[in-house]
Amino acid sequence: MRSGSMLQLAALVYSLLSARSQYDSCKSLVNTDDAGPSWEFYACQPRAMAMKRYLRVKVEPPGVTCGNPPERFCALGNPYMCFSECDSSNPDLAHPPKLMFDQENNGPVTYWQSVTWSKYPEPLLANITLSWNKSIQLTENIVITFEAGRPTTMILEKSLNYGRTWQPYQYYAEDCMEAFRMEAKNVRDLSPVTALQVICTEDYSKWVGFENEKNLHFEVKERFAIFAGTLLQNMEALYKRMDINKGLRDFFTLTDLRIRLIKPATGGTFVQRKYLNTYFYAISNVEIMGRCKCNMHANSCHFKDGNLMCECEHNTTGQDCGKCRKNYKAKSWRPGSYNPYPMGTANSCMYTLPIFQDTCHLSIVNQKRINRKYCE
Ligand SMILES: *[C@@H]1O[C@H](CO)[C@@H](O)[C@H](O)[C@H]1NC(C)=O
Ligand SMILES: *[C@@H]1O[C@H](CO)[C@@H](O)[C@H](O)[C@H]1NC(C)=O
Ligand SMILES: *[C@@H]1O[C@H](CO)[C@@H](O)[C@H](O)[C@H]1NC(C)=O
Ligand SMILES: [Ca+2]
Repeated sequence: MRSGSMLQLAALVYSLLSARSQYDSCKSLVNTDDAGPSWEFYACQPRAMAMKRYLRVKVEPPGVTCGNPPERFCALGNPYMCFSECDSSNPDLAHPPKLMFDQENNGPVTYWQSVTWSKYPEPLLANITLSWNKSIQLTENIVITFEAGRPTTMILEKSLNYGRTWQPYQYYAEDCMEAFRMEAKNVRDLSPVTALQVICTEDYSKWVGFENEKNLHFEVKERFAIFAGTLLQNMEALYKRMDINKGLRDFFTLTDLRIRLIKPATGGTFVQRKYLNTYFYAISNVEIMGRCKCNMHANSCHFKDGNLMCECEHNTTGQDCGKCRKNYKAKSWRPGSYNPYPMGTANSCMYTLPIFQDTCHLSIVNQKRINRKYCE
């Protein structure tokens, strides 16, 4: 490695490490000379985690996963290399959806696989829907690994409301104009003004010259870099933007993600009817690094009974710390603020003074009719 790129790598690692330790404490005990120790509160967020461990997956339509009935499939570009059979009733030959989210370690690659395109020219469509039942915020690129060629056409979609409504996140095609009537773009072409544009990219769909490329990205880092600099060295600038721009915060937030597979890899040529058992989808890994969205009111998030929950501080409550605790509604709820960098402002919920009890007490003293509503 050249020393220049070594330096870049070191800077990147450094900025990632420091980025991770920002906003990590919600409060600390400070000593003041006159009043003794007291709490100080800060904006805080949980650490980023591998979100593939906490999701539920649904693959549609039913029957699109291979193996029922058992089926032989062959290598794309080499239809005489028919290496294997998919059989859902045999654990050694089955390719269920959960194999997209397991830990690969150093064992053999495990993957979900679709049926082959035997029904051509009817399209081979599959939706893979990932649900967290919790708002999460992406912190790194989504990386999807395809074992049998990256698809010719697909769409990544997201939902912010637990799957009630969906919006496109990114279009992927070998030819964006042909597939979606969209101009091909690259995240590197985006500017602060267009950073949140939904684009169609051809970067992850080409075959010729990229036969061995397996990964497809949704570029989170590159979008952060539009504000924070190419090495993400200026996270302060990104956080300042996030603070005033809800659209920017929401762009990286989701509750569900859907991979809409529309056309499998075809080896850079037209579909050959003789070799339909070489066309299928196979996904070995979906890497999604992110953190629970807790509105800057929690620095930890727990997985309990199959669901992620923020451990709310600052007298807030709810799955995302999105409201004030009972009796802490003296001010209206607000998210914590990233400003001033790097500790932020907690914007805690405040205790409601018990004025009602006083009114009740006074009523008794004055022997007036007791107002039950106040005295209960
Ligand atoms: C996939 O999801 C989209 C909506 O996001 C829907 O229109 C389409 O019918 C679904 N396709 C399949 C095969 O379930
Ligand atoms: C989703 O999360 C909410 C809040 O934690 C919980 O009440 C609900 O039961 C969860 N839904 C499912 C399907 O687990
Ligand atoms: C929340 O309320 C408790 C109990 O009144 C109080 O001790 C604590 O300081 C409050 N926290 C914040 C962040 O205001
Ligand atoms: Ca796997």
